Amino acid sequence: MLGKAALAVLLVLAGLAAGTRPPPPPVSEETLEKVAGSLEMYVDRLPQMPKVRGYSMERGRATPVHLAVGMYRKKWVMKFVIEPAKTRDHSRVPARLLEYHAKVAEEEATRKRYIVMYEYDDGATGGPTHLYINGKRLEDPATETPRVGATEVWEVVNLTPDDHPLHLHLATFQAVRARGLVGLDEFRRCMARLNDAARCNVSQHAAGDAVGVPEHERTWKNVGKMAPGHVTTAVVKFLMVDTGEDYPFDATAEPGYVYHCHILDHEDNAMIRPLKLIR
Ligand SMILES: [Cu+2]
Repeated sequence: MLGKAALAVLLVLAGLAAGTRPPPPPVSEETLEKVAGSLEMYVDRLPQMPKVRGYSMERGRATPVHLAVGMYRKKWVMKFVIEPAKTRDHSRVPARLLEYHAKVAEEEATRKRYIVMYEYDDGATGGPTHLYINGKRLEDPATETPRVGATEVWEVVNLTPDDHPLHLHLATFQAVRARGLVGLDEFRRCMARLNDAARCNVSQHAAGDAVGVPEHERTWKNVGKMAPGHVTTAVVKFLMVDTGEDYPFDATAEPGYVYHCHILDHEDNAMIRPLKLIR
């Protein structure tokens, strides 16, 4: 996830004395789980980022590792060494932080959409070739066209073998539940043929055990982890959730927005779709 704007990894600020070797940062497995959607990282721009250090999480201990271009796996943590400021910082932490209305009501939703995550494999090697949302490319016309101010329910159906941290631009959402898909192979075959969750009886397949949404996910967010083989129900708001009011700008203006997997090489291969708001 390094190299583009989405650099939401754990930030460890360190005022390090020159020449001393830093001890491993005190980062626990529990802390890492709390930034779960951001934990999988892809390092692709190291020559431009000499101050980034990598740590591997083994049994709750962060051990320094050599970062290599193209490195990609779970449970890495990156440390940014922040050097003394060269300019004065006049920013202040506000006395009061924004109050979030964490309460979510599914019945406010005026529309339900199925957001289906597919992975495609090379027939010869079996290796993954690309990932599409709803079987469509980024270049295909927007199919998610919510009204400004709307509340919708998005049923995110993950047919791939991996977790995907789904990220919505502009909108804010809250996962309310996740259910395992039963008869997954049969459902996958039907979806590969029809690409239509309703016609493939998704509600009958989404009958597995309900998985509790972790506490840190039960608030308004713009990234949420979607488990493989599960249907995650998310309430999505296309308004300012802190005030309940409309956006203070024209959210219908071109070129519009996108939603995508927050893992950079998934997004680039092409787990990303346009999001176009209308009045
Ligand atoms: Cu992904």
